[in-house]
Amino acid sequence: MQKNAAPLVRLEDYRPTDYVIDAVALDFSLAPRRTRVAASLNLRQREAGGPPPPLSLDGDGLKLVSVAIDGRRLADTEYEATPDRLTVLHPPAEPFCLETVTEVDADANTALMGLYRSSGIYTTQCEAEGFRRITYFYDRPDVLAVYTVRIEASAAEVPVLLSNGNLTESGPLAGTDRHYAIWHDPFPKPSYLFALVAGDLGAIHDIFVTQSGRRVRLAIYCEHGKEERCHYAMDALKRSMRWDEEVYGREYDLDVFNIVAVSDFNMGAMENKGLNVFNDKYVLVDAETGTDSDYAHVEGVIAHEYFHNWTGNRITCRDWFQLCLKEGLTVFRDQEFSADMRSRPVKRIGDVIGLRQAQFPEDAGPLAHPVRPTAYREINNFYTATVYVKGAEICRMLKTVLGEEGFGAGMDLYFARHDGGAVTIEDFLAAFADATGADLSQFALWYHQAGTPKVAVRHAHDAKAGTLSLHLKQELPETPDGKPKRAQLIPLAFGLVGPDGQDLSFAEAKGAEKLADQGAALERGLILLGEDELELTFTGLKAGAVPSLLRGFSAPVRVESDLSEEELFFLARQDSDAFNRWEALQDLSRRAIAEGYALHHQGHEADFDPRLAAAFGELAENEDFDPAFRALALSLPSEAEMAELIGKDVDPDALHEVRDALTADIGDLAGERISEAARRSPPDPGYSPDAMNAGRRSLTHAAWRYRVASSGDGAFLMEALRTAENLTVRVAALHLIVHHRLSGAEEALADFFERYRDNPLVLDKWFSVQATRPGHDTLDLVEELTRHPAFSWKTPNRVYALVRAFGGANLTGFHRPDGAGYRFLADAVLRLDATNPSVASRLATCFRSYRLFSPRRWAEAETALKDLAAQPDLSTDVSDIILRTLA
Ligand code: B3K
Ligand code: ZN
Repeated sequence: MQKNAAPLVRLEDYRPTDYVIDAVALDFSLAPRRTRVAASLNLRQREAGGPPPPLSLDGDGLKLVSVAIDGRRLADTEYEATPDRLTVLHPPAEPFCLETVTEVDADANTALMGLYRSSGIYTTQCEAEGFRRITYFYDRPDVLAVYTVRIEASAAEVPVLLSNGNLTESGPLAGTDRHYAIWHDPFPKPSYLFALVAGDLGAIHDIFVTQSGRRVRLAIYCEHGKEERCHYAMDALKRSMRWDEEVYGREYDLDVFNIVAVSDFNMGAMENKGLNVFNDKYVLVDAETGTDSDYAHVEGVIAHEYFHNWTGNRITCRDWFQLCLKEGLTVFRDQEFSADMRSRPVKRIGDVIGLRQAQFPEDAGPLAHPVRPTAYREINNFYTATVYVKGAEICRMLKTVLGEEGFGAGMDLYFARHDGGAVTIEDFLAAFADATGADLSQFALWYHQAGTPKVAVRHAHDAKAGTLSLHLKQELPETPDGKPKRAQLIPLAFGLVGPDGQDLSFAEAKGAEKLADQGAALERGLILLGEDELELTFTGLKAGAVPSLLRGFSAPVRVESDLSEEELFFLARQDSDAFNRWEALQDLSRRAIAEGYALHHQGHEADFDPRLAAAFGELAENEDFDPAFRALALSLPSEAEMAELIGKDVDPDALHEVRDALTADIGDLAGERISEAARRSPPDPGYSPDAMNAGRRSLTHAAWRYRVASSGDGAFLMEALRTAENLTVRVAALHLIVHHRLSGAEEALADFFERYRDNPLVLDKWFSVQATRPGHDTLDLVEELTRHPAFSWKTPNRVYALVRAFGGANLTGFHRPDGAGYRFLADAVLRLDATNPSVASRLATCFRSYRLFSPRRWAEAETALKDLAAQPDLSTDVSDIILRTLA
């Protein structure tokens, strides 16, 4: 561990810079080991008049060649330079131009932050603090400047030269084998949005005509030979551009929009102005090399990065504490885009599954933090599920609370008021408050209080009197910040479901008077729970009613209701809200697994209620729902979700066994019905990745799961693998064959490897399928795979596919009782930390839920973490995660 942990950066310490940078000119002379970066910054004092304070700029590992002001080289006594900071001691009082030259070794940059070169392609990644690895700068989001970038390089080796904005000039450099390009971005932007890409790249091109008739040239660049796999991404881009015009009135603003797909990238993608850089995993797809869910991800991530052009780039963050300002809002926008492109309920269920898988555990463990944090040691560690997806849920709730119109008015005002600005969450909320007159002060607590609220529901029904009473109580968990919590404003969409499935109207809701907005909200099918407790009595009900609460998952909370199993079965059959039909079945399944687990603990076998299997069978057959929805309704809650629900002393082996037993039970009792339902909805011949066909395939694969769990016979899967015509089917079959350890698994894996040995993205799936195979011995397999010739510690996608898949999605393997899984992961973190701290710290978050498990495992995990913490020279990224995990 570093002797002194990195200092805490606090929101309350925010203050603007002493100087403003109006314009930046960068001149890159690219060469593999020595790229020369000449930077000219037009600076002026923010508060003109006073004595000019020293100018202090950020650096990170920089090699300074020279520094000058207004063309005059500075003497050694006039500045102080370290690799991490440049201080000009006595800057001029009048506006001036600071010229620095630095030298960067792109080849040695294994951290993939700043300027790096991989597979011969020069790429940059500057968010959050990578620009300071290129040149000295105010590397913070509130310093917005206009950039002009000149790039020169060998014409033969680096034919494509790209940066932000519009191309203004390019050509050969007379008398040399080099050429150059000049890019100008007229929109002032923070340094984290700077990008440069250069190399020998292939491309596809297209045109988009904006709503006002401007022609925008679109291009997607990739490695040569992969161009044909970029067409779906191009289509998704054009649909995103149109959608943002139609839904938010946002038009694209430059003459070109470029996307580049690169194979070594730490995260998903990056929204650099006019030059989005992508992990190629989120660009390249075709029938042979992408699954249905890959297509959906490509569509979502392309849209996400494009939407940042307005929510992130045109309006950016004042400081990194405001990260959710751009991320939460942009995730919300991409979720809505995908919902419009595909099935809305299916998208919503998928997003809620994701939230429960990624965000709830984070919010319940030692790494919990508010959506708008107030302190950090390493900002890279705050690109979290909480900031992204809980942040998106807040935007969704804002829309639910204010209504479509109010939300639209707020967004319009936000764009009008803050275009070109670097703003805060308070500014964001003020736009909605001002546009609608709503008081959002209590709502704002969603940004400031960590932890997932719990809503306990008790209900009482009096059929004779025609009344239904609801008692709602919110509980806010304790979180690592230890702060006392205030009641949040929880919007609960609801309906009172009558015997025929229609929502009943009611005469009055007693108890609603307490909150000013409650009456109007109730009319919109919304209960605003803003107190610790609320008692509502609905009167005038013409028939018996079952309350359906949190429809559409209207708030990111856990509901603990006293609904009986009969009532849940009723909702699963009758609720008009598709989300809650799914949720009722999930609830029943959660209860079944929890009870089975408790019995297992007492040495008994689980004994499942056959009505559950019958309900699964019935839903599978219900052709009122599209196949994708039915497939989701047939998926059981994950082991991780169950571990969290059980909450302590979890034995992952027992949990796995019980969940498997339930799958087999449903397979025994309803497997035939499910298979028959799937047979009645076959995908169209050939391959089309559209939502309907993808849904049909997922229904088939759900049927496979039950069939194999019930019969143990996998011959049909081997057959499916042999005859598969697309990757989706092939991966689904391989997954079941490997996870059920069916005979032929070895050959199936070997065949798959041979078929795809030259396609890294598909090979990643080959690694993941093995890494997630349940069982203690999978650790041995994973260790062996780290020595496989196709494995590389240098490729983030490969490391995620194997090591993170194991640590994050293999409960029985990673949490092996002897602690060997923990030690393996800790070793991987240490090994990676030396080359790529961002990837290392992401791996380290696999430990975040260790306290859920049995004491023996808990102790083993702590030992592994403490041993890791004791290592010298850990990066801030990793030491920050470990310190907080152990705290
Ligand atoms: N803004 C980037 C993420 C940058 C991560 C830096 N560690 C991608 C996105 O959210 O769109
Ligand atoms: Zn984003």
